[in-house]
Formats: sequence, structure tokens, C-alpha cells
Amino acid sequence: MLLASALAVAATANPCADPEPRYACPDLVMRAPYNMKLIRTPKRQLLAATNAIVNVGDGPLEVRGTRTQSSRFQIPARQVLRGRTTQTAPLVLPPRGRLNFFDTRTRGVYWKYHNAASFTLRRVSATGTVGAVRRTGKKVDYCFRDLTKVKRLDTGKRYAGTPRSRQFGACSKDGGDRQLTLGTSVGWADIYPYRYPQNNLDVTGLAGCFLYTLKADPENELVELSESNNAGSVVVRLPWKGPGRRGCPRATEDPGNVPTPLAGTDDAQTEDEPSQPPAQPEDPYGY
Ligand SMILES: [Ca+2]
Ligand SMILES: [Ca+2]
Repeated sequence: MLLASALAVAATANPCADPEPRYACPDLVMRAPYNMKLIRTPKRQLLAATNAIVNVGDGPLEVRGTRTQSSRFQIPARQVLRGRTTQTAPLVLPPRGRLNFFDTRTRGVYWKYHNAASFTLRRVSATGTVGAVRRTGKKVDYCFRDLTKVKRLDTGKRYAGTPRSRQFGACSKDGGDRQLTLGTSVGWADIYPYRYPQNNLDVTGLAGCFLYTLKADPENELVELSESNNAGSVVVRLPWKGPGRRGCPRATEDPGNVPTPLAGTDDAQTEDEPSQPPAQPEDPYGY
């Protein structure tokens, strides 16, 4: 009954926009790429960036996967919205995305949400207009977890409703799992340091001004309070000599929609590049 209701709702509208019943909905934002570094390989130049997906909504992002018989390494994923009151039952949406048993090659194999984010590079003209996508990144699978609490960039305070402790832990490494839950709580971030596998764009052979954009939920598989704030961008000059626009114009069109300037109020900035990993029973970047 609940599932049938969910199907009907999801087919017509974003339940986060419905006045009744009211669900506590997530709102993903991608902070502007930071800690950018050029990684040189024998044949390629990769411009890497740390990225942080933050939930600034009024409810958790929660995704559940239940194994079917069809696939060993992919699981259909359903988003779950919680009611604002105990009288409202959780809403389980139809599957629109999937979980992949993703091999990072160097950091283990994890269950991750596919198409959680995208990396794109577009040329910026002398007048600041943004052209078509020139390069796309490989990293699209993310854990969605509570890695660290963050503060608002505008006030330096916590987001309202931020849980004090982690609600969603590291991704499972068990390929035999039959049911999985991934998520990111309000006021928490899922962060990937620039060194993380695939956390880069191939900029080999490019010269000029470009807009480097990271976007959360680029296929809009997840319902949110806002779909217009999911990306963060920075203008870079190539060949890479370092961060900053270096004479490049500001982009007049920002496919990232909302600038996400970094400020010193963000816990993520201090926790994403620890000189020594925090003492935890598992890889702190268990993703
Ligand atoms: Ca959003
Ligand atoms: Ca979305």
C-alpha cells in the first residue's frame, strides 16, 4: 500500500514540494572544488580537487538498496523521506538510481551510489561566457555518508537540525550484502580529498581559461528541497600554474548555479586533509 502510494506521488511531483504531508527532505549542495593539485603521470596531467557534498536540507538523504536476483554487483536504490512528525509514515520512493559495488583499485571495494556527482570542464571565453563541456571526470560513485559536520559558510554556525553524532557510517565492503542503507544527515558532509582515486579531470593538452565544476546528483535521481544549488565551480587557467583565476574572467554563466565560497568556518577544511588519520576502528575515509 505504501509502495503504491509512493509510485503515484513520485510519478507526478516532487513530494518535497507538497504541502501535505510534509516530509523532512534533503538538499544537497556541492561546495566549490578546493585543494586543487596537478597530478602528473607519464602521459597525462590530471587536475585534482577535494570535493564535499553537504546536506543543507531539513531531513536526511537516505537511500536504501535491496538486492534482486538480477545482478551481483548492482542494487536498485530507493530514496526514503521521513515524515516531519511521527504520524507521517516514511515515504519510500520508486527506485531511480542504483548502488554499485565499486572497486577503487587502491582503497578497497565499496557499495556506493552511482551518479552521485559529476566532474566537468568547460572553456570560458574572454568575455566570461561558458562553452560546451570539454572534459568529464570518471568519478561518479560516492558513498553518501556522514564523514564530518560542517558549518554554514554565511554565518559560521551549524545547520539547524544537525545530528550531534553520525547517523550514516562508512560504506559497506561486503559484496554479499542483501540490504544496504546509505545517507548523509543534515549539516554533515561526504568529503573526498584530491588524492582520492578518480577525483580529477584530465587537462592534458588544454590551454586557456576553464570552468571546473562539480555537481551533486547530476541526473536528478534524488528528490530535494532545491535542485538549483547542486554544483560548485571555480575558474582555472591551464596549463596549471596554481589556484586562482590568473587573469581569466569571472564566468558569466555558472552551471554550478550557486557559488560556494570556502570560509574558515568549515570543519571539512580541517578534517579532509589530516596529517594523521583520526583514530577510528576503520578507515576514516571509508569510501
Ligand atoms: Ca540541492
Ligand atoms: Ca536532485
